[in-house]
Amino acid sequence: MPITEVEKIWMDGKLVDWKDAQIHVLTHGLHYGSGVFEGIRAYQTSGGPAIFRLEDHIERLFNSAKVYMIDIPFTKRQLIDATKEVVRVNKLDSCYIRPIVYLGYGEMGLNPLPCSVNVAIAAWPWGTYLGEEGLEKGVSVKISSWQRHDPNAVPPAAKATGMYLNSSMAKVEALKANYDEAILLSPQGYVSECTGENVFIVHGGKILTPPATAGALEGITKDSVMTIAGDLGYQASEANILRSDLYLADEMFLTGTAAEVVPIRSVDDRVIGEGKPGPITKAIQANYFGAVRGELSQYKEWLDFVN
Ligand code: PPE
Repeated sequence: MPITEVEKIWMDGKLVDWKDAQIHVLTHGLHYGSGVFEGIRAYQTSGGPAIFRLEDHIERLFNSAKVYMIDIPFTKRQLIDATKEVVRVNKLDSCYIRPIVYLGYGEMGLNPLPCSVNVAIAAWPWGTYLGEEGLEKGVSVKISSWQRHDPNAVPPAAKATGMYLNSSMAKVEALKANYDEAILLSPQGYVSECTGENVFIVHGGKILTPPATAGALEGITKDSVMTIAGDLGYQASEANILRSDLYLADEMFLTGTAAEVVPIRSVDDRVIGEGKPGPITKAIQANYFGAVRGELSQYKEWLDFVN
């Protein structure tokens, strides 16, 4: 999806012009995928733009960095304030925000420990990741021939840049075969997640999603959706899910900051339910959008107002 340029990007403590936010070609992160990042969204609310679960995203960024022994040279508070500043100075209301921590220029080789650590935060207006039609009518997915990482190969708890080669291959395979998205299985054969989203099924009124042990990222949208589902009176829990459980689900959807809450209408050409968004999916989707847009007072603590 194309990026819409705005004015400023925050780089290592300073706001720089968009076109000046450049790095050297020998940057470590470019060669070895040595970086961790976040995807965050801000939404327009009646109180002005609000960033959804900002503290939780920054917390996860620091956790990702810890896994890779990357020392972020800023405090959580500094990055929270910087994220708000980026949205504010670019006069954005709803936008996507991309903080990235990466190993910088000056050292080459696989030992990351002597490398400099750089931090950047960019934001731009970005439509929903899988398209408006997908959001409304649902998307088609394919089980990928690519497997999700083994936790002892690439830890799924850390949102690291390098791990996305796996997602990209699964995405390309799905698109080339005319599906919208892919679902990857864990090395043990359980359902893990989509290329950049967590996955949920609804079966007999119960809502299930794979655990981190199946290679799923600890999604913040996933966590929000589980809370919302509980508040709506549904039982939502983590469980190992088989490929055939997907085929036989009554409803299915995926969740992610970029994608938001998107119904799934088919898996490997098996139609899910009636092939259109089911009632539980629709209720959760509506409440998620209500929450991020500040329309539901019970979720106000998830919002960080920019002004
Ligand atoms: N799994 C993966 C692999 C993943 O990348 C994401 C977010 C999620 C689950 C959902 O996590 P959360 O956003 O906290 O609910 N993917 C981000 C990057 C997407 C991209 O294509 O880049 C995102 O949604 O911002």
